[in-house]
Amino acid sequence: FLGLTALSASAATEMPPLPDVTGDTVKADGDFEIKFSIGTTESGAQYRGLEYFEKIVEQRSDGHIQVALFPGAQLGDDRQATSALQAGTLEMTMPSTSPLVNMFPKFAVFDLPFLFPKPEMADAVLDGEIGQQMLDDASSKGLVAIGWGENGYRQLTNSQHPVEKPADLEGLKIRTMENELHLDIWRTLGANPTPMSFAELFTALEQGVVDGQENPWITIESSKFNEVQDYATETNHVYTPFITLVSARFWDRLPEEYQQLLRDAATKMGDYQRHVSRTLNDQIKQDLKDSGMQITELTPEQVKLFQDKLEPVYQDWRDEIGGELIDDIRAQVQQAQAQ
Ligand code: TF8
Repeated sequence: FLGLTALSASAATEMPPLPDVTGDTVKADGDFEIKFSIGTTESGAQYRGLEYFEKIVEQRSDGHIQVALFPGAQLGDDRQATSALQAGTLEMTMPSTSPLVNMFPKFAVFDLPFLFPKPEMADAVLDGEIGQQMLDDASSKGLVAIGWGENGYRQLTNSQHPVEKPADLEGLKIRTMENELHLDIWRTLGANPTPMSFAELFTALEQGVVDGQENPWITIESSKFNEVQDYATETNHVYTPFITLVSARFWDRLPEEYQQLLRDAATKMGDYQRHVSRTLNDQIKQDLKDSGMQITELTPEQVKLFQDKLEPVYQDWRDEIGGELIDDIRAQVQQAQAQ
């Protein structure tokens, strides 16, 4: 028993230390409590970001704002948590943008395949004018959007066989996020996709309801998908952002000084959480290999087969998303690439 415990402890991910809190104490009236729910588990990079957010907010409010963290979708999946914010029964959450496209159609731009060749290009867009405009747009419908984080580059896993080219996907049942563009991607590649909430995914994989799924390495490990998926392919096919949301009902009760504190803390959390995610990505890919997962790394020529096959998706979604927005982002990416 002791041996087993030691073994699982040594396999646990080594998180970078939480940074110190900087900035003055913020004084305002009232005491507040924030329940902050996320879909990923306690061992993920997202949760580490939330711990930093908690530390900043509690220290700088001198304890007048208390933050309680609820990882692992225990208070609901991305859509349920977002609805709870609108209802005012939950104060904060940090979903992927993809399941919220039904509320905010422009978020679908981030679901376009191979949009950001490098994470820094996603940063430039999210931290720039386009990202700010999207936060403003999402600050409606009972929500206040106060920052971006990183879910990251998505990788394919499955229980059946190695996938090296689109033809290998034939007949594979792939769980996607609840998002039409993602369904389109996997249909176009020749797979058999099914949308499903993240909270149901482990059981669906375990019971063979679906053969595969796609998520960043850190989520594959922190949700233990490698225990039920033998094969992975480093596809990097989509970069998914996280968006930090606050219930408008809660927000409107907060003094302005505390609203500003939450905005600052959300920005710092976003930067730190991206740093953690990027620092751990390669390490975790290696851990997954060591744990026995067979990981296929694609050559640039192999990646191109996926990219070429997915090019029609850009045309299919152009009108829906807005051609100008797509062109703007592609121009920014090209500019960044040239530098
Ligand atoms: C998914 C997403 C999720 C996140 C998180 C659970 O596959 O990538 O991992 O949105 O909230 O559903």
